[in-house]
Amino acid sequence: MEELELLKERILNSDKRAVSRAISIIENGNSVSEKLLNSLYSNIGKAYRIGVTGPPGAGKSTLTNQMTKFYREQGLKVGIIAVDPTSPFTGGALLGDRVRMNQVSNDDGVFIRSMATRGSLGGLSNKTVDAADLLDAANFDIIIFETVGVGQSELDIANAADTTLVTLVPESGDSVQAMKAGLMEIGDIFVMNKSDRPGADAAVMSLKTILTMKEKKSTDWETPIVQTVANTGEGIENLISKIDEHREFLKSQNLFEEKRKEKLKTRIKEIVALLLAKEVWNNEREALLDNELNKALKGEESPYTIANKILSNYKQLLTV
Ligand SMILES: Nc1nc2c(ncn2[C@@H]2O[C@H](COP(=O)(O)OP(=O)(O)OP(=O)(O)O)[C@@H](O)[C@H]2O)c(=O)[nH]1
Ligand SMILES: [Mg+2]
Repeated sequence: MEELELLKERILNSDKRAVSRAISIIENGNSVSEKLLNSLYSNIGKAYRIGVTGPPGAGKSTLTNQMTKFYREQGLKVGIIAVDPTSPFTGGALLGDRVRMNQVSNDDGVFIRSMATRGSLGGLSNKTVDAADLLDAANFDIIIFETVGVGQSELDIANAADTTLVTLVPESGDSVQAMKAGLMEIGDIFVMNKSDRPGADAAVMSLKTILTMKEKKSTDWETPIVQTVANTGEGIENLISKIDEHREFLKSQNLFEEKRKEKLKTRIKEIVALLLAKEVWNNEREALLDNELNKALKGEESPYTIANKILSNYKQLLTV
């Protein structure tokens, strides 16, 4: 317990090594992590959270690196959480990220952490948000989540971020594909990166057309498209000012609190589901499930029937 107190103090003093240790504790997901998060919770809520998503190789890390440099010049501290939904054993991609980010990674005001989340109970959202909360408590001003948009992960990121950037590139059809994949719904700002490549203007035009089809009210946020060349830094200043505008917009419309409240609600429901699942899945009910599986396989019982049996078994325990 004392050790936990000490860790907490170090986190509140922006000690990067303490933050790193605490994130490892969170990744292990035991009761210590819950205690730590509870004790820090009154110190969070100050950091601005930015999600960066988009197709593989769109330049998300390069962009994050440039944004980080920009924020550092303003004296702001930046925490980066690279969420890897694909593999817990990624070598190449994350290594690449480190190389591209090493301009900023030796800086005391920058914290970078990769979190691989495949197979973790409850998906990635919960633990990455926990990690972001830690960074928030450690006085990081800006938190950037980077994740490749390949399914569920970008939705989780959008739920964790105040402003979500969808990064696209001019290559044919990319943007249209991405739109189909549901990225359109979550983008507060679209970034046409690699705008040094041929076809960038046309890609922006077609993206504009797609965005105008999005249903919206006159008071809604006008989703901008920002052109960047992330590896040279071109357009980054403009991108940062769009992020500022979005932040101001949320504040002026009283949406900021409302959005955070909505996200908190989703998060608490996720935690309840997680805690419940943990309670339900003891050895006895795992065995019950294994027993019943053959019946489902033969078509004798539906998955719902079996699920209800398992729940009844759990509820029985509650009433005695
Ligand atoms: N020509 C050009 N190349 C770029 C630009 N931005 C990034 N790149 C290059 O594109 C490649 C991929 O960039 P990353 O930043 O790793 O892309 P990413 O989206 O983080 O990639 P994953 O995390 O693997 O999905 C690198 O070789 C970058 O140098 C750009 O604006 N123009
Ligand atoms: Mg990357």
